[in-house]
Amino acid sequence: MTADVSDDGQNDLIWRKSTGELNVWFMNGINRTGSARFLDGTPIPLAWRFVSPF
Ligand SMILES: [Ca+2]
Repeated sequence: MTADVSDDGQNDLIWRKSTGELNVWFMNGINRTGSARFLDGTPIPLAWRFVSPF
């Protein structure tokens, strides 16, 4: 999924592993400018769903 996590007007890519861990790639167009893990890589229960974009 995509969302503008960094609020810079460019959509970022959010990855979720089957374990529930989330990572985000900060994107500038098609270029990855950085990455980060949510909650230091702590798995989020798979039952969780985004209910609104950032
Ligand atoms: Ca962004």
